[in-house]
Amino acid sequence: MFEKILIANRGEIALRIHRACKEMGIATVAVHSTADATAMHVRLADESVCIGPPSAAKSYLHIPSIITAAEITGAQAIHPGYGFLSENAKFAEFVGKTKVDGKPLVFIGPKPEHIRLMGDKIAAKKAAADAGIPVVPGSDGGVTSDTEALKVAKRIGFPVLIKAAAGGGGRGMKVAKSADQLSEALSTARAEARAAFGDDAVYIEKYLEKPRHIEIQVVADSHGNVVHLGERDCSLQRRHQKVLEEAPSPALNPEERARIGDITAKAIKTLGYLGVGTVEYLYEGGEFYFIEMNTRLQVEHPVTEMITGIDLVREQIRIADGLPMSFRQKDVVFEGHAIECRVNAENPQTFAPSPGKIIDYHAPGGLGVRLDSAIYAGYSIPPYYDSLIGKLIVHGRDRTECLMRLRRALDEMVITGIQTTIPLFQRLAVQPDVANGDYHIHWLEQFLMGNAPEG
Ligand code: MV4
Repeated sequence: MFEKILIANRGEIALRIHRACKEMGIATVAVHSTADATAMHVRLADESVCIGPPSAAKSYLHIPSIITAAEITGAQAIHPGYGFLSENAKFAEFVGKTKVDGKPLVFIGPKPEHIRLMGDKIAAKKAAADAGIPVVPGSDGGVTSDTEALKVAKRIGFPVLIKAAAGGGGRGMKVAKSADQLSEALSTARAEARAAFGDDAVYIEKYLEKPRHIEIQVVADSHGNVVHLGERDCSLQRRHQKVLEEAPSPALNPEERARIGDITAKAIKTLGYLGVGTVEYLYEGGEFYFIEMNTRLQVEHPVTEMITGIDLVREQIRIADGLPMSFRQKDVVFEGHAIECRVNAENPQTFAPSPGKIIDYHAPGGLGVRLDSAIYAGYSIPPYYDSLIGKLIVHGRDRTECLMRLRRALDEMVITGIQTTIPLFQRLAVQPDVANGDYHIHWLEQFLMGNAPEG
C-alpha cells in the first residue's frame, strides 16, 4: 500500500481524503496557497507544502508546483478530490509519467483516456449509447447547419435543446420551442460555446421539461469487478449548483433502481472504466436518459456512503494501488435514507458570497449526523475559492426519520460571523413538496422565485 499520498485540493474534501488516508495508515501531504496557510487541511496533514499565491490558477491548478511538491516530499500518489485538476486528463497523464524515487507517481482516479472521453459530451453520449446506456433522442453527433438541425428537430419533435460538446454543468445550452426559433438558438449556442470553450461544436436533443436529476454511483477495479451503489437524487439545484441531495431517490422503486444500476454497471465494464465514477441521468415519465458521466469523486458522495456503509475514498485508494475493491455487488445493501445539505458561506436569500471570520461554531451531532467540514471558530473563509464550507449529512432508518433528524441537526448548528445557507435548508426541510419528495430540476428555482427577497 502507498505510504504517503499528496492531497491536491483544499477545504472539506482535502480533510475527507486525509481521514481515509489516516484510517489506512497512510501519511498525508497537504498543498496550499498562501491564502490557506491556516486552513484545517494543512494543520491536520503530516506535511504541507505552499504551492503559490491565492489565485487557483497559480496554486491548486498549477500542475508543475503540485508535481514538484510530490517529488520533494516523496509522495507515491496524488488524490485530486473534486473540481480543480480532478478531471484534467493532461494532469492525470503527467502524474503517471512522473517518477518519484524511480517509481511512477499514481493518479488516484480513472485512466486519462476516460477522463478525456467523458469531457467531450458528443463522444461520451455515443460511447454510452454503444455500451447499452439509454440516451436522450437527438442528433447523431455534432450539428453544423440549419437544415441539418431542422431535420433532427422534426424527427424528435419540439422543444429541442442545443448543447455544447465541450459544455457540461449547464453552460452553453439553448432551448428552441419551435422551428422559427431553431436557427437563432443554433447560432447563439455555437457563439457562446466558442466564447466559453474555444470549441463551437454543438448537438441537439429532445428537451425534457420537468425531469429529475438522478445519478448512479459506480466503482470499478483493475480485477474486472464493477459494481453500482445505487442512485442519488440531485434534483434540488440552483443555477446548476446542487443544493440538497438524497439517497435513495423518492421517485424510484427497487425494480427501477436495480434495472438502471445493472445497465450502468454493465456499460462501465464494457467501457473498461477504472475507479469511482458517476453516470448522470435525467429521469422523466419512468424513463432514464443519460446526460453525462463524471470521472471523479463527487461532492455528494457521502449520501451513498451513509446508506451503503462503504468508504468511497478508501476504495479509490485501494483501486489506484492495484488492489480489488473490498466488496462485491452481492454485498451491497441499501440501509435507510440519507440527505445532504451543502452549507455555503452565502446570503441565504441573494446567494451573494459571504467570506470572513467565523466567530462561533457549533457542529450538530448525535446518531445519524455527519458533518464534513474544514471550518473552525476563528477561521477566516478566504474570498478566492467557492463558497462551500461544509456538508451536513443525516441518515435515518427511513426518509421520515431522516427529515426529522435533518430539521433538528439544522436547528442545533451555529455559525456566526458570516452568513450561511443554513436558513434556506430550514425552510426547505419543512416544505410539503420536499417532505413528499415531489420535486424536479426546476423546483428550487421556482420556489425561490415565489419567495423573492424585497427590492
Ligand atoms: C437537459 C435538460 C433537458 N433536456 N437535456 C443541464 C446540465 C447538463 N449537464 C445537462 N442539463 C440539462 N440537460 C435535455 N435533453 C435539462 C438540463 C438541466 C439540468 C439538468 C440536471 C440538473 C439541473 C439542470 C438544470 C437545468 C437544465
